[in-house]
Amino acid sequence: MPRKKIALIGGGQIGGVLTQLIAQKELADVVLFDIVADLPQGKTLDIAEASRVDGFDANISGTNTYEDIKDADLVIITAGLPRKPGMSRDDLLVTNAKIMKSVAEAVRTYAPNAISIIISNPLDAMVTLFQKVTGFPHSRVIGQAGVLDSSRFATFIAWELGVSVKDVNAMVLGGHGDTMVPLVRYANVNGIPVMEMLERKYNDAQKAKEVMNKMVERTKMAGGEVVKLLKTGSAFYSPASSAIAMAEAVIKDEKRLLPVCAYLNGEFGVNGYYVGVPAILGEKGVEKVIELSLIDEEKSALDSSVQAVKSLVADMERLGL
Ligand code: TXD
Repeated sequence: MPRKKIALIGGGQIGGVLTQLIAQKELADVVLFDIVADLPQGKTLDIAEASRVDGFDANISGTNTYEDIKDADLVIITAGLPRKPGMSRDDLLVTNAKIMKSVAEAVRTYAPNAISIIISNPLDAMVTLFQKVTGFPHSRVIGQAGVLDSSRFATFIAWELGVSVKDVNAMVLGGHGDTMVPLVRYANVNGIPVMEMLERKYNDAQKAKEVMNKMVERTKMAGGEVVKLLKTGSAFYSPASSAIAMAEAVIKDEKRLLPVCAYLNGEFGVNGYYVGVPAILGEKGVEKVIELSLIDEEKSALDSSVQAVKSLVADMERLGL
């Protein structure tokens, strides 16, 4: 069977790590596209020259020509500016929408059958725009945010409880912004509710709640925390790893249940918007959105997050982007 082909649009920080991870996992051949001359060629040459040491067989090449992404099975898009300290994701809307439009036109022309995973911010708006411009079926256009936000939440829980992060299951729903919704009630350590473990640890229900609230707030602001420390851009290792989990689910048809930015057709009471929800990912992209029962408090938090997504999309339309 010929190897699958993944096209990466955007050869910056995340694009570089994506290339290295795909190669090391021998997930597919890679074409890395960027508008900056020589940059993707340089990065892919550097990574290819580690192939003997890492022991991977994969063709990886860099390009400034869209034609080279032809017939990619999967496209992962990171093109666009990252945040600088003091900026919100939404501040990137105008610049990144213009970039996303041109990317979408190229993907529509050269990789019309691909599954597309969008990473560029503001995420929910960029996914919406990419689908609109390409006209691809909604199930084939997916955004990456929830895998990362959930991993951040799980990491904080593991640190707090002193358990292996491998045993922590935690999920974050909603838009990829400050209104995202970490699901406390569903968070568990190999099936044991995190809240129960916190209550045992502190022997104090109120204190347990406070500790959890802090982790929830840190999760919501986790992207900004990294931006503040890096000063020159935003997180890139963890976003790349998160997109790879999604790419692997698609390439290997794994049917993984992951929180992703998916198009809703009435699920969770939302119609016609891309929002972060649990979904089954396989070779067809989003194969099913998984609904779950939410208590009033969770529902209203999700509703506020959906409102934030709607107003961002409305801004984009108002600006004619
Ligand atoms: O979880 C998530 N979804 C995210 C998203 C987590 C962290 C960062 N996230 C966003 O990803 C971030 O806010 C940015 O919008 C993207 C890419 O972040 P990255 O850190 O990789 O940004 P870089 O290093 O600036 O790389 C962007 C590249 C850069 O090399 C530009 O030359 C290129 O994009 N670029 C383009 N490529 C193709 N086509 C066009 N038009 C173009 N314009 C710029």
